[in-house]
Amino acid sequence: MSSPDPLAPIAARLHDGHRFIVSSHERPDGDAIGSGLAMVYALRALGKDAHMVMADLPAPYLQPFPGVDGIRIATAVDEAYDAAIVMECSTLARTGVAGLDRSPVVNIDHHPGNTAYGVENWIDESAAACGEQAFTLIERLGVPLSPEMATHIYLAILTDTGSFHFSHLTPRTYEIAGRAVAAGADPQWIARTHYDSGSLARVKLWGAVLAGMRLDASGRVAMLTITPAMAAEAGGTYDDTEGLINFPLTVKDIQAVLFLKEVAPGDYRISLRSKGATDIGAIAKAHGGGGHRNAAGCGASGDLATVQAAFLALAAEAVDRAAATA
Ligand SMILES: [Mn+2]
Repeated sequence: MSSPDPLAPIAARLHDGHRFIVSSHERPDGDAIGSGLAMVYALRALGKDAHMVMADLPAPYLQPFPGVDGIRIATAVDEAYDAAIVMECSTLARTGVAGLDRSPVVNIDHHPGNTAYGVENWIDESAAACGEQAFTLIERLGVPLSPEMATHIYLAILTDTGSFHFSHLTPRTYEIAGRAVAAGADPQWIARTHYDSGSLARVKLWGAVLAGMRLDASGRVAMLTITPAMAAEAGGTYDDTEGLINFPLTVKDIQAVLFLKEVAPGDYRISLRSKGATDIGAIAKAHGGGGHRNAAGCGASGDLATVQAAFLALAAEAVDRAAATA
């Protein structure tokens, strides 16, 4: 865990250094981009040389955000910097970028199970988004919030909370979002750009996957399945199903959702989501995967109908257990 005031040594290191590299996880989401680029803009405001490196090109709905076109896409860095600031990664390997550890690594994250791989580690599991931590650090550095920093912090909070929907929402979350708006973040532009810039293929694919949704006998567990043929038919890719798993949870009675993705014939990646006390994390862990109570993932292989039936039964048991202890 972190020292009593993990920000002091981090702020000192950032003030003292001159050249910085910032990174975050593969297949970046709004929090990865938002927390990372907020730090890049803050370091530049201090007169430092700073840029972001990521293993993957950000999705189209993230590309209009300020500074995204300046992100270096690479799976390795050769140089050493005064620090490598890694946002949002429970392990250094999550970056997908080799060589960050040529530099002293500053590890800033809000995920449980962070391995404290940095020379400085600031892990705050109470933060609704890593962007909250970026805000706190920027404040600590004495950097006034620019519209670019504010936009990225708001993006991070909006997306990591599922549009102010999930747990970990605290008065601090709203205070930071409010400060970001006051500093020039435009909530409507950010939401429209992130959520309403999708493709027609995405809508068609959601339709096809939802049309094949199955429920358990109690109607409290939903199962979605996607195959490469379905993606091809809709003209999309598996990336177009980002967020789809949460949609069945909008049904009042549905407590858990399983999403089976065929990654090779007879091989499946399974994502699991649940509401409240229903613990689907235990199912994933029992099958070699990981995650926590309400969000997890694992793999499975075999005949599709057999895998579907087995996981549907496991999720129904998890819902029963949660109902029994409620
Ligand atoms: Mn996050």
